[in-house]
Amino acid sequence: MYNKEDKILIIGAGGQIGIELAQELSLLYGSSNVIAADVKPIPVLSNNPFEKLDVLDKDALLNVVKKHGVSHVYLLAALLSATGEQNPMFAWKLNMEGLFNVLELAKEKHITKVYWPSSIAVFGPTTPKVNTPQYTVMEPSTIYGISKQAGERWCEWYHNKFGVDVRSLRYPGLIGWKSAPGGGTTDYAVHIFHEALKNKSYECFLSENTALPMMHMEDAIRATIEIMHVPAENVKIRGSYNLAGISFTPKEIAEEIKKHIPEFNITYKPDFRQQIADSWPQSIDESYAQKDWGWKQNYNLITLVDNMLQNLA
Ligand code: AKB
Repeated sequence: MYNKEDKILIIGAGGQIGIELAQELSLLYGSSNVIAADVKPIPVLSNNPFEKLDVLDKDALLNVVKKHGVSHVYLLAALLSATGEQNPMFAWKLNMEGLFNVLELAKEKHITKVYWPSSIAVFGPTTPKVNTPQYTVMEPSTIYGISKQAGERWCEWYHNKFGVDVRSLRYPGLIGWKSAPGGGTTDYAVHIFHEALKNKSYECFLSENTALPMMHMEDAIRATIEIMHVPAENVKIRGSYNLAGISFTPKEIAEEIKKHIPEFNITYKPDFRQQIADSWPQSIDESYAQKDWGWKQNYNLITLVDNMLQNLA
């Protein structure tokens, strides 16, 4: 299943997902076969070969692919929902042109497999909010969401037209203790743990009853590696698969943290990210992922909170 001949390139390896993904893939393929690329060095990945790379530079990307004989690319460089709204033109450019550059490499047969993450941000205010289906109304209202929705269509198009083996998951908000999130609307669910341990209090930028789907990073990394390694015929959706994760509100996660830290106090001061959160689903139906490639998550809210506090403490 893990062919040691494969060479992996992770673009955006210094981000929240990239660091953990690089560490896991290094265990499977060996560090020297997992190349970490980003616009600046990544000290925690010092065992992996590093390439300073801007994914918008197609020639530089091709040079890195040829230099290392790369077979699989995980493209993680992107601007997320909150920073995307502050810099819409650059978000569109980075999120779309980066994807085109990688899909073109696959079309031209320089690489054999592509992973590209999508997000619950593909859904919008007109999408059914509870148990959101795989196929439903999608009218995203953020630039990030629009770029992810368009990206899904492009992935499917490259697969149908040119046979590009591209695979994708719609991540919920991701919660891990090894790396920091940056620029997302779901970031509160990581910050809350750091603040609870350090200051015993947290001011949340979403309101107390804002339910959103979230997932432990371990589950997300496992899902990513699983979908990249199932036989191609099992990957029936070449846009992107729904993943459910765990749905909870800031109030519910705070209550769970209080079971470990009774003095913990949460206050609420919603900002512009509230409107983004209000446009997203509260819970997700992941039955296609379960059926097509056997996906099953491990964590629930209780085990997630326990795991985060233990590791961060
Ligand atoms: C964000 O909040 O923008 C991301 C996402 C849900 O894709 N974490």
